[in-house]
Amino acid sequence: MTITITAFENSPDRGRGLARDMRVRWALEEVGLPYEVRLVSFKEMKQPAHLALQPFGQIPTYEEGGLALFESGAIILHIAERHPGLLPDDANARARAIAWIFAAVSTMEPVIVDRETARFEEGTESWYDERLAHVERRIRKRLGELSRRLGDADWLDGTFSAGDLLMISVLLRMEGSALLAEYPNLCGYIARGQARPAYQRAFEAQRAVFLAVSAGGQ
Ligand SMILES: N[C@@H](CCC(=O)N[C@@H](CS)C(=O)NCC(=O)O)C(=O)O
Repeated sequence: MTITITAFENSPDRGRGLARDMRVRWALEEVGLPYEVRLVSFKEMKQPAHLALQPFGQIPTYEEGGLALFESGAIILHIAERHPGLLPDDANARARAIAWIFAAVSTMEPVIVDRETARFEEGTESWYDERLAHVERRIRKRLGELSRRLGDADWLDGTFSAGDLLMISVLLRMEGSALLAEYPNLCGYIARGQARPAYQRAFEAQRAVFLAVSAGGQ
């Protein structure tokens, strides 16, 4: 059955792999599933056809036969539960890997995204620097906790799992920041994720969209 995901027609991250279709592409590459991509403009994302798939007018979405899904965490869990390679066989280890999926999207991602939201939406406000200090304090707390748990392990709980895929995808939003550089083991963790062939295939596929748009002069 054909899998179709949606992605930005013209991603604001300019092909850096930060849009959330990237994590879905990565999961599909890890389990070896072919997929098609439907590119959507910002305008199309807010129109009824797309809102029927994604009630908040966002990407990514996932369609497979009669199933339509939204929320990148739910999409990756769906893929991981149905195809070998992203969740351990042992029931307890599997449950723990799923806990890391939730930790990535519900504990780590909100504080990290808050920094981007502050910069884009409040960056010119007189109180921005003070707000940023609070945001970064909350991020540092979470990065510190994650860093302590990871320690010198390669992955969060034994072998690479969908939990690592989501966590690394979330941490990548801070790639190159001084804040992330305070945690060398997290930087190494991200680099291990990026070194995976499946990550690289996914990265190149989403970057090809940006390159095509650039070549078209848009
Ligand atoms: N929690 C959602 C977040 C989706 C999301 O924020 N998507 C962004 C792109 S990475 C988007 O579509 N932004 C445009 C908008 O919100 O209008 C998920 O993980 O799928």
